[in-house]
Amino acid sequence: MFSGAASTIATKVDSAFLFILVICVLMLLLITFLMVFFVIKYRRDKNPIPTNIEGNFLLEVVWTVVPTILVIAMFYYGWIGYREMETIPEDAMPVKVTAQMWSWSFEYENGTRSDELVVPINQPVKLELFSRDVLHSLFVPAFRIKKDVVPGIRTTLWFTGDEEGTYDLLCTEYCGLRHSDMLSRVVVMSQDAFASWMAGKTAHEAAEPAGRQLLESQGCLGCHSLDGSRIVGPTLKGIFGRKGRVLTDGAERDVVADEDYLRRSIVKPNADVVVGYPPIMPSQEGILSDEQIDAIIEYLKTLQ
Ligand SMILES: [Cu+2]
Repeated sequence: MFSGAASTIATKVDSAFLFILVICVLMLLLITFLMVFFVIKYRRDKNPIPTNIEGNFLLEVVWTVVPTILVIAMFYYGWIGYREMETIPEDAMPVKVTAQMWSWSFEYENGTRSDELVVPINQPVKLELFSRDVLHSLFVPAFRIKKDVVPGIRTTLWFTGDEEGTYDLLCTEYCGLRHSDMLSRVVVMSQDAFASWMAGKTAHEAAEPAGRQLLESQGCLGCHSLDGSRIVGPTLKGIFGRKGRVLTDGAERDVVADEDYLRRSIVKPNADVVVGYPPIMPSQEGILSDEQIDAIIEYLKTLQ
């Protein structure tokens, strides 16, 4: 109905919205008209002595029954849409969504990961939402779907994309410094295109170094670039062996980023904070195993 609606639920959300909007506008016009009308009709020079008017059974019934019916109708339209949004179809394709400051990551049933949500057309998709850190909220305006991503709680959301295309996906809960960069995309493609995308992605992942995969899947690249540009944290380009100044227990000192330094910076990121950067990296202790940290350090050595 409105432009850009691209999911099966979108038209229902739009009609409920339009229905409520029309009622609100009509009420606004009616009430404003009556206010102005009574101000003129009962002005002082026509009614020098105010009179109390009471007792009109018909009027009282009308202004009780009509708004009750309108409110129930608004509830009804809201309820049928809400019920559908909360009832996940049995055949929905599950995708695990991990939100963290400040990136999204999508993991499919076969373990393949992506930083964009790619889905086949006309296929119900069930999103299982997890947060690594703070409160986020997933919003796809074109699909008219939105759900909070709450640390410690699993929330779910589902949709069926019914038009091929690329749609914005964003965080709509203010979650810190780079909240506004917490953007991704939903790509709705044909069943065949999706199958070949998935095959290509899986093969590509298998060929990538383990350390690189971890940097991507753990969301490290949301804050650390690989190309030398500054995002939130220092770039990882040329990190191994780099000399720099860090703040340790409130005192500045010079360090060389050797293996020990890199390991400590992953496990206890705030022990040595590079001067000029905020101390905001979450510790990866208990999240990454020793082998995974080794793999990351091996990969970092290649980024010269
Ligand atoms: Cu966020």
